[in-house]
Amino acid sequence: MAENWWQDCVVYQIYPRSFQDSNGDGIGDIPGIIQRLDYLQTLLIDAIWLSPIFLSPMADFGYDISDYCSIDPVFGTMADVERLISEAHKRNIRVIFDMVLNHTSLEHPWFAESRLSRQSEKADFYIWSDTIPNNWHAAFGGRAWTYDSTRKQYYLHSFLPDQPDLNWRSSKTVEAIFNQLAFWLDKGIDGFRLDVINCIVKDEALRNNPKIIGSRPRPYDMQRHIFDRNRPESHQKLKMLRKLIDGYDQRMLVGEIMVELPGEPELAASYLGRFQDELHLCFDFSLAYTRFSAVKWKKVAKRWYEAVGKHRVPTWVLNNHDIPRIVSRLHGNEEKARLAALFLLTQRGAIFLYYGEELGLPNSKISRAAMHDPLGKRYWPFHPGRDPERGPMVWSTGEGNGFTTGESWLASAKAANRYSVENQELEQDSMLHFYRRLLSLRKEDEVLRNGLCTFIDTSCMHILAYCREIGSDQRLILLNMSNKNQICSVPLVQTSAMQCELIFSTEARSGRMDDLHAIQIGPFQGRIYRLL
Ligand code: TEU
Ligand code: CA
Repeated sequence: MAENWWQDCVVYQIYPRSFQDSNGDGIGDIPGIIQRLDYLQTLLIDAIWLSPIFLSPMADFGYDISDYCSIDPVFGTMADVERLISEAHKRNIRVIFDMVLNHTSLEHPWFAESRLSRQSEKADFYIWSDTIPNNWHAAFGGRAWTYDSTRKQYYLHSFLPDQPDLNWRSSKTVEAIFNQLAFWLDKGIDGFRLDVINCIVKDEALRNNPKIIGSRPRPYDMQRHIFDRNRPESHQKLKMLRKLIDGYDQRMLVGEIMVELPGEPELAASYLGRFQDELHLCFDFSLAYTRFSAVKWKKVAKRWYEAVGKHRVPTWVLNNHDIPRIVSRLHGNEEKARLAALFLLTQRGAIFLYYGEELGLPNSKISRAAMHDPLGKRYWPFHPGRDPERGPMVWSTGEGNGFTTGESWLASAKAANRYSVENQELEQDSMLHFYRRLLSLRKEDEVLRNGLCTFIDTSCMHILAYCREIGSDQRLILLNMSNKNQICSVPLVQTSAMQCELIFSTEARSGRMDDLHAIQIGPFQGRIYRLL
């Protein structure tokens, strides 16, 4: 068994608005999640991560918090959350909350007080300036500075004007933030997903960011974020935060590091700290932005493993509430999606799944007129918004798909019935059972969870091949990421084994023995072998 639960965990992300509605208002809620804990248990996951459920005016659907210590009534009550934690724990499922600490909502009482006057108790809880001090852009468009007519100054917001950035340079602010976290730690929460945690401290002199030159700039983000992100002081604050967490038993921090595309895994990994003294885990989204190809995925995975190193824990994720669903990125090709899942669940470290991924659920189609996401509203069609990847979970067939008895706040995926849990339970070879088989194999197999990963150059460039091992106990994974039959020979320098036993396959052919000199694999098929 692993020393710390997060080192080889599977975390299932829930977007609470879209998971299960319990009262017919068309919006998912906490009692709904409780109703589905038995289902979650059948997936053998170790934890659930809930996107924000705190009090919020929902300008950014909960990523604008107006009270960290109360629950938004649309999601339920504090009693519901306490019941969720205890019911989940009964089933050995840990609960992770999403904490947005870079900014609050405009409606947070801290901001109300801060904007009142320059002398107020919370005057420096946010970042204020008499004039617009620099060229910084907000990630969701426009300038990062907005005038406040009460205080007669500009305040900084890295996202919407509704999301003023907290001033982490003030020790009083940091103390207030830490108190919010302690509230939840005392309630028994198992960890936090920390939103854009590399953005918390800004350049003290508020220097200008350089413009993006050369490659075609994205209209909603046209500069290199040198001075409003990744300041050395953010690491210092994370070290303080880690000390707070370490005062409790087995609590985990996973950070979202906002990087410039296409990904900077080394930068993300730097937030893990060198001495287990910052985040326990952090995301690298490179895979989500890499074309489906054996050569490319191998390169990306190798780089991430190297950035993290053997003594820290890599995370693996295909999609989330900000990134189009994996099946949609693969243009609906379910075979490719299975291969992607096989890749994901045979990596070392912590795996993050996104609700509906286990069903092969694609994005919803959302028109400009139906769009809720502020990013999509502003930048459609250049940015299609994030509503499409936030569609309702499909539990059963028929009206509302078991998600709601009312009218869903957001449209379901096209032909949603065919993805329903209800149908997939009955189909032997469904995506759901495929995920379950993989998840259960991973749960049973220490080598798949914790074994070191070494990529292998086979005779075929279309086959992604790697070996996982703990001592002499080895697994060989072969993924044919092309649409053609491929034959390869696998040179295994580390082992004398030339025979292997098939323990998992996307094809129906387990239990076979194969000769490593000439393995034949069909288009988009993948296998796991035990080396003998
Ligand atoms: O996301 C950071 C973020 O802004 C990007 O992931 C963004 O969504 C992407 O670049 C758009 O293409 C976090 C949250 O995950 C996101 O939902 C919030 O909106 C955002 O922070 C602000 O809190
Ligand atoms: Ca509801």
